Amino acid sequence: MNRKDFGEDFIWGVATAAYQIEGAWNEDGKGESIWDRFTHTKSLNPFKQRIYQNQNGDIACDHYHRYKEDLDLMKELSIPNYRFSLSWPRIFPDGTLSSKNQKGIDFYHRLIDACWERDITPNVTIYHWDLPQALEDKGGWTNRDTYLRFLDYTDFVTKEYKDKVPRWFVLNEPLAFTVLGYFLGIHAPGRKGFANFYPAVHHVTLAQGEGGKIAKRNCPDSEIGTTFSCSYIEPVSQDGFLGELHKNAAIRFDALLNCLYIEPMLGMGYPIDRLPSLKVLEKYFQEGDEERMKFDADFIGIQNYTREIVKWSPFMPAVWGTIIEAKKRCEKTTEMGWEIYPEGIYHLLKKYASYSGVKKIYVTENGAAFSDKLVEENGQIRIHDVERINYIKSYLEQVLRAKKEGVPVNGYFIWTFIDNFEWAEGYRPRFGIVYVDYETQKRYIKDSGYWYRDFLLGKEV
Ligand code: GCO
Repeated sequence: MNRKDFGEDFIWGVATAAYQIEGAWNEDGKGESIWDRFTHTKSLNPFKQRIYQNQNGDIACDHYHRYKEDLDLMKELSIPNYRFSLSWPRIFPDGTLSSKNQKGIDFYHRLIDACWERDITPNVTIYHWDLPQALEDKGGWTNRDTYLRFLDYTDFVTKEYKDKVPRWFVLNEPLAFTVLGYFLGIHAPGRKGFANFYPAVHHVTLAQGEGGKIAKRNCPDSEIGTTFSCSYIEPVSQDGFLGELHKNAAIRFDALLNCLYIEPMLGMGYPIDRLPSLKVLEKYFQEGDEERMKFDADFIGIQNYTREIVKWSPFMPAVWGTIIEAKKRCEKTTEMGWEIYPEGIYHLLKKYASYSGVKKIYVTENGAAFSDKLVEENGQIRIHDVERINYIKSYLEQVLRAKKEGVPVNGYFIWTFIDNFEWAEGYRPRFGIVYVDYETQKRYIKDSGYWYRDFLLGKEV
């Protein structure tokens, strides 16, 4: 495989998120985010911690102080694009315009400028899950007002950094943060149940549509899009009477996991035809919301890691099905317990390209966590992460396959640059192409980092 196969204008990069790497959780006037609160609050269940080993992002990779060193490493690896997110409470500590924090605003100016100084293009995500806690105290995404505060914030940042950012991503994986944070309660803010989930979905959908329009109005020369998590879904079997039930359960899961947020953006409304329980969402509609949900994005970002196998179940309301854990059906999984299924990204690219209204697709996240072993060779620390290289390579081959078949896929970002705080899983899973020793904050380039560099420099890999 060769970089040239993907074409000259294909963009290559790495991705991170503010809470997962920055640290400096209360420095220079930053406000508290829902992730600060969630990680600082002990679980009521003594047998189940909220976060692996009660870890938190207080220090994380200390990127807030070490961003120059990190960008130097990125440059050393010839990575041309850096996708990172802005921390809303760093800029507006209580989430509203009146709380404006100049030091937070200046930090992102420095970060963006430092990218350009190294010929690295900044790609900015406006919201990667760290809602200001002050807004959560008023209901968070279940409160319609939060989406209006999000628009104020979006309007501000897209004006403030306008000329310096050629590519904006409105939201990161709305499905993930609404399901995990507002339905299952395993991510911040830890809310549970349908009564939280449905209003959150609708308000996030409004934020996505209106936020995208504001960003485009403020930055007409930048590309504006947003990202979606997606998993290729298949039924456990299609045979016999149960086969039909499994198949329908897979259709409902696909609607939920892969279609819920993109279809209203494209003007198709929520996928109620495939997942009838979503009809409840109409309860939260106000006059004009259909229009508000729409956004003519310049591109969509898809973020894919795995495939899910679904079976019918009478015990899980709304979707009437469950996911069969990969660990129970696969000999080998990643450290996250996810199946390695490269063909999945091919099918998903085909699926998203078939929506009329999708003009361009970037793979804005793909990568894998494996246990990394440090070895000393000739006085140097090396990490021979062959599994990660194989994973990335096999997924890239499928991206290329889709591209050759006419899918307008034009970019790829590895999740992630440096090992970091993996939400509820803490620091245990390591997704980086650069290893972080959290005791010393030393970084060590893994073999996958060198592999990516060689590929980016045009070597056959
Ligand atoms: C996500 C995030 C990342 C995760 C990654 C691995 O969307 O879930 O963008 O923050 O760390 O996906 O789980």
